[in-house]
Amino acid sequence: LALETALRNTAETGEGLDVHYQPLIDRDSGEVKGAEALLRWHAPGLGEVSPGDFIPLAERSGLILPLGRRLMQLVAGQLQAWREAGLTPPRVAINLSARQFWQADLVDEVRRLYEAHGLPPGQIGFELTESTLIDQHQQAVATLAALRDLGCHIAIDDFGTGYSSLSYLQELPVTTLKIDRSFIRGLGESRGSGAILAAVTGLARELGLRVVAEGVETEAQLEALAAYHVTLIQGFLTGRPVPGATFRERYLDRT
Ligand code: G
Ligand code: G
Ligand code: MN
Ligand code: NA
Repeated sequence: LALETALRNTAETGEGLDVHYQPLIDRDSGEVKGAEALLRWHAPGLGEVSPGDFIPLAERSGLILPLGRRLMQLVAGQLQAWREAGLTPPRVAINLSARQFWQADLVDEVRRLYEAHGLPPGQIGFELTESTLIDQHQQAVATLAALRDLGCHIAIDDFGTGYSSLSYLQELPVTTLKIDRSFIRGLGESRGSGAILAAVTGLARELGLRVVAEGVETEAQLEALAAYHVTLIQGFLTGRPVPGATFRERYLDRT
């Protein structure tokens, strides 16, 4: 309960909220092709709270809505600041939970965000899970299409762990599949992971979708991914989530 009270406070004031950015790397060129924004919370008086603990609490309590709004503003402000400093930040993806995705004014809010911060089309994108998209198919398609019209990349996060039927996937205006890290971990260990990787990459090719491997931690996994022609890599091996200032030093200041 103390935690929920603290989180409510933070949702109101923004105090203790921070964003970390994890790079998405093209393994062939070494270039940064994007970043994922990840919420971090230093609860006043309580210390660092893991997202694994506070995100579920935020979901249950509904606080994910104001927190998510704050995150979007922090990310948009950061991108604007980098651009005004003459840097060229990559696309940044924001995780949206079901509650956030189904907010009636989501698209308007995103549109306003782009305008207020002078961001070019596509500068901010989103990650959603299969379970979020499985309900109310027509409405999901309409919302995704509206976000696509703003240039947003849309990734299906943790792909392979949900229940997407292939015909369903085909109708969704998404751009990217992020292969769940459980399949990456299993590479070279279990036959099943390789089979799933082959199926997902084949499917993505047919549908014209980008594939990102998430949770890549070892050179062996990176090597194994080459066999499936997966070139976009996100994981501790290629870069951990880091504060904005560190992200800038490491990935944006090199000219
Ligand atoms: O951040 P890791 O760094 O531990 O994140 C743990 C989980 O929290 C992941 O599933 C991630 O998608 C989720 N998460 C992180 N930031 C956000 C956020 O801003 N919004 C939502 N909905 N989920 C987030
Ligand atoms: O659910 P989602 O895919 O958005 O989760 C993002 C989470 O994955 C963040 O908590 C981030 O810290 C974590 N993450 C990123 N790369 C790796 C990795 O290589 N290994 C593990 N175990 N977690 C990772
Ligand atoms: Mn994600
Ligand atoms: Na994921």
